[in-house]
Amino acid sequence: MNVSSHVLNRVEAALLDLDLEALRSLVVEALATTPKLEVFEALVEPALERIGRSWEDGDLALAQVYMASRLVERLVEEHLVAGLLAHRTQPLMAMAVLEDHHLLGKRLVLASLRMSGWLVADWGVASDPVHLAERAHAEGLGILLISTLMDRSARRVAEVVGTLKLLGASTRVVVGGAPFRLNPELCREVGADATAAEASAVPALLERLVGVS
Ligand code: B12
Repeated sequence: MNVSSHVLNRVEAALLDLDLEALRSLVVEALATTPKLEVFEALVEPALERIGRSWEDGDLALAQVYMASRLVERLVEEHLVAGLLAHRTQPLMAMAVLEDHHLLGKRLVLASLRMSGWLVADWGVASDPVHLAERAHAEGLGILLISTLMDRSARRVAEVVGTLKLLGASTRVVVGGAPFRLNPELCREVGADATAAEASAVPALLERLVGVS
């Protein structure tokens, strides 16, 4: 999707003005020519990240980032909460955010997977990496997806992987979120099996991982 800076500016302004109607019409306009997930990845996410950068630069308050992200959540609910498709045989899967409360990435990844027919349980926020691993083992998960946005939480994935090993679990761990996007080595460093930079890339990644053609 080719996004002009003019459109991006309008999305950013709508987010900052908390103008849900303006935001809705910009998204609906983009949806006329572009697939849903792409509209979120190429238009809404970059606008939110720009707002995040203004906060980092001290030009906006955290409350503004928070309110803008609430609006994005509304849009995700309106457009990306798709019905489940029947899928072929697949391992048991669940997804959680580890420790932090940046939930948008998880929502987008779950929406992308559901749209491609994967059944993935939503385990919300897991505050303890050891408990998360124990639950994954107890429930016989084949794949555990973990989203983290803070460096500290990303590093704690190593505790999930370590505990799974101690338990002798065969659960594979797929990780994602900004720390993994920014540092391509981090996935290997924490002992995870795979990562992807965008929600739209996750279905293909899972297909490779479970050998579905
Ligand atoms: C929005 C936002 C918030 C919102 C979150 C609202 C919500 N409901 O999610 C609010 C305002 C609450 C917030 C709070 C805080 N935030 Co904040 N936040 C952001 C911001 C601006 C954007 C994040 C976002 O939602 N992006 C859009 C989503 C869709 O992108 P994404 O999560 O990366 O997901 C995509 C991919 O990564 C991938 N993906 C994601 N998960 C997964 C998982 C798997 C398995 C796979 C394969 C792929 C995948 O797919 C997604 C879609 O393509 C970032 C800046 C940034 N550039 O990331 C800072 C940022 C993440 N926040 C930061 C900080 C510090 C905080 C606070 C500590 C601030 C404070 N002083 O209180 C708190 C912490 C709250 C907590 N305990 O978690 C820092 C983290 C720094 C660090 N290095 O650890 C950042 C990087 C800003 C910065 N540079 O300082 N934040």
